[in-house]
Amino acid sequence: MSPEQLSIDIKHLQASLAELARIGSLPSGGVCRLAFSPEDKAGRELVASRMHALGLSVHVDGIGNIMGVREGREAGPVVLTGSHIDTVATGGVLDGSLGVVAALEAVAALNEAGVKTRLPVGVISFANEEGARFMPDMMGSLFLRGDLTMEDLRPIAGIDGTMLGDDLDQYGMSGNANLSSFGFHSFVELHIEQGPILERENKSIGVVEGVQGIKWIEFRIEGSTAHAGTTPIELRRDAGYVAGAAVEFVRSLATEIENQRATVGSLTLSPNLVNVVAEEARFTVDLRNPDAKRLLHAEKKLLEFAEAKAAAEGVGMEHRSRADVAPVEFDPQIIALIEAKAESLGYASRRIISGAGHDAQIMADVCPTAMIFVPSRGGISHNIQEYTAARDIEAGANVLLHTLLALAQSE
Ligand code: HGY
Ligand code: MN
Ligand code: MN
Repeated sequence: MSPEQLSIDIKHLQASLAELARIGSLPSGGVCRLAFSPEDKAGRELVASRMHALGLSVHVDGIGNIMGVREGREAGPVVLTGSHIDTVATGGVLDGSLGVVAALEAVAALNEAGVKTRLPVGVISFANEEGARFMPDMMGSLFLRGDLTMEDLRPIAGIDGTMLGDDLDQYGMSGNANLSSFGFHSFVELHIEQGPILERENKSIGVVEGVQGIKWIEFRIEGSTAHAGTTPIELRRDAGYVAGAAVEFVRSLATEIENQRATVGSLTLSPNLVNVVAEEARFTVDLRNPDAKRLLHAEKKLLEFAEAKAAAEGVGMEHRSRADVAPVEFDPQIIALIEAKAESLGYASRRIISGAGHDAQIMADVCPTAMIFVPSRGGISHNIQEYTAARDIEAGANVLLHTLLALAQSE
């Protein structure tokens, strides 16, 4: 069989996805495999065992990124692919996992056909892409790129109060490989769109041109408890009221600034009692925009609003950045290659910008990088109803296989 005729074994891919989905599976469907949890550990062990079974040399770094490398005819820079297997608490079975499992199936197809590529091909499962339990997101790729060190990461407290370093040690997820020393020729990530565009336009393939920027800001408001019945409004220092006003303002940012997304996803009051004015409010704001200037403007307006509201209510207010990733544009040549492979394989495609953050957003500064999207039913993700039709999964995995082949054979 000529390399051009290679194709993915979709049945085996689906069986592998199902096997991974059983780890951390939720009773109502979906998956919870929070980073550095026992479920995450079990998922990594499954991925590493699959890498060994495919004859890859397996390397684990300090934060627990796992990379399997398939030798090429030459010992050159690695053509890398992969994604993440950690999930949010209400995760679907595809977010991240599809990119790792499809990458392993692409290697299986190369093995099956006895194809020896010129350059080595690598499969990576990045640690803690979601950042849902330990912020920031894209932690594994930020570590690989050198933005974060183990000294930065080990002391990070999770939303459940655990320390990242303790979990790493307890579950033995750390290795001592230096993945950057391999050198990377290129990085291509297959991922679900997690939005409605491809499905609406009946396209199987999204040729991703870039990713919007992300800012996560954590707020702590400090007021004082008071009796809900007896305390007149003018005597209150109500942290809950200020937090509520901020939630309203965050929505106005999304409606007033072009292409702006703004979300308050977590909000806790204390003492959180029906008849006590809240003395503390903690909440996070997730701001996204494809335009760096608009993103900065949104952040500035938010901080100005929060400061003024806190002053007017006489409460204390602290905030800190928990993630700050610039918008990126992917490599035009790899974008064109993905588009050409989709075309030659007969799949309808369109170019698209990613609304969700991805490790590829970080890798874009390490080597020429791009992404392949497949449609999400109803645009749903970070939700147990997440679903992509088998024909689209097969399309995405085949485009990935042939893109990798072209990159790894390229002179
Ligand atoms: O938050 C994101 O966009 C990604 O799912 N980590
Ligand atoms: Mn993801
Ligand atoms: Mn996600």
